[in-house]
Amino acid sequence: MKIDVLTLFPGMFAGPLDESIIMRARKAGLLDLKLHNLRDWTHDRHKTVDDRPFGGGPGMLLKPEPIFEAVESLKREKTRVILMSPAGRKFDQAIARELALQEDLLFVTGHYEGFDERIRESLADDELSIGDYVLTNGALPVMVVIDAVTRLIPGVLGDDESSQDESFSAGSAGLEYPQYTRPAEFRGMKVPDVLVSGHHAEIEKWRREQAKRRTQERRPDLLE
Ligand code: 4FV
Repeated sequence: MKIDVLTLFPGMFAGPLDESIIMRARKAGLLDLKLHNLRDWTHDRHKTVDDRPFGGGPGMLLKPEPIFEAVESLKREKTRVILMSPAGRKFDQAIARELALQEDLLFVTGHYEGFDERIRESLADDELSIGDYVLTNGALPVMVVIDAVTRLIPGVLGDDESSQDESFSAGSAGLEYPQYTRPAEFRGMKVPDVLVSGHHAEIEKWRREQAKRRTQERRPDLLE
Protein backbone atom coordinates (compact mmCIF):
# COMPACT_ATOMS: atom_id res chain seq x y z
CA MET A 1 0.00 0.00 0.00
CA LYS A 2 1.13 3.55 -0.77
CA ILE A 3 0.32 6.26 1.77
CA ASP A 4 1.14 9.94 1.26
CA VAL A 5 0.62 12.49 4.02
CA LEU A 6 0.29 16.22 3.38
CA THR A 7 1.14 18.14 6.56
CA LEU A 8 2.69 21.31 7.98
CA PHE A 9 4.57 19.28 10.63
CA PRO A 10 6.35 16.31 8.98
CA GLY A 11 8.55 16.13 12.09
CA MET A 12 5.59 15.11 14.24
CA PHE A 13 5.41 11.83 12.32
CA ALA A 14 8.94 10.80 13.23
CA GLY A 15 8.74 8.21 15.98
CA PRO A 16 5.27 6.61 15.85
CA LEU A 17 5.73 5.55 12.21
CA ASP A 18 9.43 4.65 12.53
CA GLU A 19 9.12 1.91 15.14
CA SER A 20 7.84 -1.64 15.65
CA ILE A 21 5.17 -3.07 13.37
CA ILE A 22 4.80 0.03 11.16
CA MET A 23 8.56 0.24 10.48
CA ARG A 24 8.68 -3.51 9.85
CA ALA A 25 5.87 -3.11 7.27
CA ARG A 26 7.80 -0.26 5.63
CA LYS A 27 11.03 -2.26 5.54
CA ALA A 28 9.15 -5.26 4.10
CA GLY A 29 7.77 -3.05 1.33
CA LEU A 30 4.20 -3.71 2.45
CA LEU A 31 3.78 0.00 3.22
CA ASP A 32 5.31 2.81 1.15
CA LEU A 33 4.79 5.86 3.38
CA LYS A 34 5.84 9.37 2.28
CA LEU A 35 5.45 12.68 4.15
CA HIS A 36 5.03 15.94 2.20
CA ASN A 37 5.33 19.49 3.58
CA LEU A 38 2.37 21.60 2.40
CA ARG A 39 4.62 24.68 2.27
CA ASP A 40 6.44 23.09 -0.69
CA TRP A 41 3.35 24.06 -2.74
CA THR A 42 3.43 27.77 -1.85
CA HIS A 43 4.96 30.42 -4.08
CA ASP A 44 5.21 33.52 -1.85
CA ARG A 45 8.17 34.57 0.29
CA HIS A 46 6.28 33.74 3.51
CA LYS A 47 5.16 30.31 2.22
CA THR A 48 1.55 31.27 3.20
CA VAL A 49 -0.84 28.35 3.69
CA ASP A 50 -3.55 30.01 5.82
CA ASP A 51 -5.75 33.11 5.88
CA ARG A 52 -8.57 34.73 7.84
CA PRO A 53 -12.16 33.43 7.41
CA PHE A 54 -14.50 35.49 5.21
CA GLY A 55 -17.30 36.87 7.34
CA GLY A 56 -15.00 37.19 10.33
CA GLY A 57 -14.54 34.77 13.23
CA PRO A 58 -11.63 33.43 15.26
CA GLY A 59 -8.50 31.83 13.93
CA MET A 60 -7.21 31.04 10.48
CA LEU A 61 -8.21 28.59 7.75
CA LEU A 62 -6.14 26.45 5.38
CA LYS A 63 -6.16 28.13 1.94
CA PRO A 64 -7.31 26.13 -1.11
CA GLU A 65 -4.43 26.88 -3.53
CA PRO A 66 -1.49 25.03 -1.84
CA ILE A 67 -3.68 22.01 -1.01
CA PHE A 68 -5.19 21.77 -4.50
CA GLU A 69 -1.73 22.05 -6.11
CA ALA A 70 -0.23 19.49 -3.72
CA VAL A 71 -3.04 16.95 -4.11
CA GLU A 72 -3.13 17.35 -7.89
CA SER A 73 0.62 16.74 -8.08
CA LEU A 74 0.62 13.77 -5.66
CA LYS A 75 -2.64 12.10 -6.75
CA ARG A 76 -2.47 8.94 -8.94
CA GLU A 77 -5.23 7.04 -10.68
CA LYS A 78 -6.30 4.98 -7.65
CA THR A 79 -5.52 7.54 -4.93
CA ARG A 80 -8.21 8.02 -2.26
CA VAL A 81 -7.93 11.55 -0.82
CA ILE A 82 -8.88 11.63 2.88
CA LEU A 83 -9.34 14.78 4.95
CA MET A 84 -8.92 14.48 8.71
CA SER A 85 -11.20 16.73 10.78
CA PRO A 86 -13.71 16.60 13.65
CA ALA A 87 -16.42 17.00 10.98
CA GLY A 88 -15.56 13.65 9.37
CA ARG A 89 -17.33 10.30 9.72
CA LYS A 90 -16.25 8.57 12.94
CA PHE A 91 -13.27 6.31 12.28
CA ASP A 92 -13.65 2.71 13.55
CA GLN A 93 -12.39 -0.81 12.87
CA ALA A 94 -14.84 -1.33 10.02
CA ILE A 95 -13.46 1.75 8.25
CA ALA A 96 -9.92 0.55 9.01
CA ARG A 97 -10.73 -2.74 7.26
CA GLU A 98 -12.23 -0.79 4.33
CA LEU A 99 -9.13 1.40 3.93
CA ALA A 100 -6.78 -1.59 4.28
CA LEU A 101 -8.23 -2.88 0.99
CA GLN A 102 -7.17 0.31 -0.83
CA GLU A 103 -3.87 0.52 -2.76
CA ASP A 104 -3.25 4.22 -2.44
CA LEU A 105 -4.22 6.73 0.29
CA LEU A 106 -3.45 10.46 0.50
CA PHE A 107 -4.13 12.04 3.92
CA VAL A 108 -4.62 15.83 4.10
CA THR A 109 -3.88 16.86 7.67
CA GLY A 110 -6.06 19.54 9.25
CA HIS A 111 -4.52 22.59 10.92
CA TYR A 112 -5.71 25.91 12.41
CA GLU A 113 -9.51 26.23 12.45
CA GLY A 114 -9.81 23.84 9.51
CA PHE A 115 -10.15 23.75 5.74
CA ASP A 116 -11.57 26.19 3.17
CA GLU A 117 -14.86 24.46 2.29
CA ARG A 118 -13.89 24.15 -1.41
CA ILE A 119 -11.21 21.64 -0.40
CA ARG A 120 -13.90 19.50 1.20
CA GLU A 121 -16.37 19.97 -1.69
CA SER A 122 -14.18 19.21 -4.66
CA LEU A 123 -10.95 17.56 -3.59
CA ALA A 124 -11.75 15.05 -0.83
CA ASP A 125 -13.01 11.53 -1.47
CA ASP A 126 -13.59 11.00 2.25
CA GLU A 127 -13.39 12.82 5.60
CA LEU A 128 -12.62 11.07 8.87
CA SER A 129 -12.70 12.03 12.54
CA ILE A 130 -10.97 9.97 15.22
CA GLY A 131 -13.34 11.27 17.88
CA ASP A 132 -15.48 14.09 19.23
CA TYR A 133 -12.73 16.25 20.68
CA VAL A 134 -10.51 19.00 19.20
CA LEU A 135 -6.76 18.48 18.85
CA THR A 136 -4.08 21.12 18.26
CA ASN A 137 -3.45 19.75 14.79
CA GLY A 138 -4.40 16.87 12.56
CA ALA A 139 -1.07 14.99 12.65
CA LEU A 140 -2.06 12.62 15.48
CA PRO A 141 -5.37 11.63 13.84
CA VAL A 142 -3.50 10.70 10.65
CA MET A 143 -1.01 8.60 12.63
CA VAL A 144 -3.87 6.85 14.43
CA VAL A 145 -5.54 5.91 11.15
CA ILE A 146 -2.26 4.83 9.50
CA ASP A 147 -1.49 2.59 12.49
CA ALA A 148 -4.95 0.95 12.55
CA VAL A 149 -4.93 0.41 8.76
CA THR A 150 -1.32 -0.80 8.41
CA ARG A 151 -1.75 -3.67 10.85
CA LEU A 152 -4.61 -4.97 8.68
CA ILE A 153 -2.51 -5.05 5.49
CA PRO A 154 -2.06 -8.76 4.64
CA GLY A 155 1.37 -9.92 5.77
CA VAL A 156 2.01 -7.10 8.25
CA LEU A 157 0.95 -8.96 11.38
CA GLY A 158 2.82 -12.25 11.94
CA ASP A 159 0.81 -15.36 12.89
CA ASP A 160 1.24 -14.67 16.59
CA GLU A 161 -0.09 -11.15 16.12
CA SER A 162 -3.41 -12.01 14.57
CA SER A 163 -6.08 -9.38 14.05
CA GLN A 164 -8.69 -12.11 13.86
CA ASP A 165 -9.95 -12.68 17.36
CA GLU A 166 -9.76 -9.16 18.80
CA SER A 167 -12.09 -6.37 19.88
CA PHE A 168 -14.19 -5.00 17.00
CA SER A 169 -12.85 -7.71 14.67
CA ALA A 170 -15.08 -8.73 11.78
CA GLY A 171 -17.97 -10.86 13.00
CA SER A 172 -17.25 -10.14 16.68
CA ALA A 173 -19.94 -7.92 18.11
CA GLY A 174 -17.82 -6.36 20.75
CA LEU A 175 -15.06 -6.25 23.27
CA GLU A 176 -12.50 -8.98 23.78
CA TYR A 177 -12.67 -11.53 26.64
CA PRO A 178 -10.31 -11.20 29.66
CA GLN A 179 -6.86 -12.67 29.08
CA TYR A 180 -4.18 -13.96 31.46
CA THR A 181 -0.57 -15.15 31.20
CA ARG A 182 1.88 -16.75 33.70
CA PRO A 183 2.11 -16.87 36.69
CA ALA A 184 -1.16 -18.79 37.29
CA GLU A 185 -1.28 -17.08 40.73
CA PHE A 186 -0.03 -13.59 41.44
CA ARG A 187 -0.34 -11.94 44.85
CA GLY A 188 -3.21 -14.28 45.60
CA MET A 189 -4.99 -13.49 42.35
CA LYS A 190 -5.62 -16.78 40.51
CA VAL A 191 -6.18 -17.31 36.80
CA PRO A 192 -9.73 -18.71 36.25
CA ASP A 193 -9.53 -22.54 36.53
CA VAL A 194 -11.25 -23.08 33.15
CA LEU A 195 -8.28 -21.43 31.38
CA VAL A 196 -5.78 -23.87 32.85
CA SER A 197 -8.17 -26.85 32.45
CA GLY A 198 -7.19 -27.73 28.89
CA HIS A 199 -10.89 -28.17 28.05
CA HIS A 200 -10.92 -26.13 24.81
CA ALA A 201 -14.69 -26.28 24.33
CA GLU A 202 -15.16 -25.07 27.92
CA ILE A 203 -12.55 -22.34 27.35
CA GLU A 204 -14.29 -21.14 24.16
CA LYS A 205 -17.65 -21.12 25.95
CA TRP A 206 -16.21 -19.13 28.90
CA ARG A 207 -14.52 -16.65 26.54
CA ARG A 208 -17.75 -16.07 24.57
CA GLU A 209 -19.70 -15.46 27.80
CA GLN A 210 -17.03 -13.12 29.19
CA ALA A 211 -16.81 -11.10 25.94
CA LYS A 212 -20.60 -10.73 25.89
CA ARG A 213 -20.77 -9.77 29.61
CA ARG A 214 -17.97 -7.23 29.27
CA THR A 215 -19.51 -5.72 26.14
CA GLN A 216 -22.92 -5.58 27.80
CA GLU A 217 -21.44 -3.83 30.85
CA ARG A 218 -19.09 -1.41 29.09
CA ARG A 219 -20.32 -0.93 25.51
CA PRO A 220 -23.97 -1.98 25.15
CA ASP A 221 -24.05 0.30 22.08
CA LEU A 222 -21.86 -2.25 20.28
CA LEU A 223 -24.49 -4.94 20.82
CA GLU A 224 -27.24 -2.75 19.29
C1 4FV B 1 -9.43 15.91 14.50
C2 4FV B 1 -10.23 14.93 15.11
C3 4FV B 1 -9.05 17.20 15.10
C4 4FV B 1 -9.11 20.39 14.62
C5 4FV B 1 -8.43 21.71 14.51
C6 4FV B 1 -6.90 19.97 13.92
C7 4FV B 1 -8.01 19.41 14.76
C8 4FV B 1 -7.14 21.43 13.84
N1 4FV B 1 -9.08 15.46 13.29
N2 4FV B 1 -10.33 13.88 14.23
N3 4FV B 1 -10.80 14.96 16.33
N4 4FV B 1 -8.41 18.08 14.28
O1 4FV B 1 -9.31 17.46 16.27
O2 4FV B 1 -9.64 14.23 13.15
O3 4FV B 1 -7.32 21.78 12.52
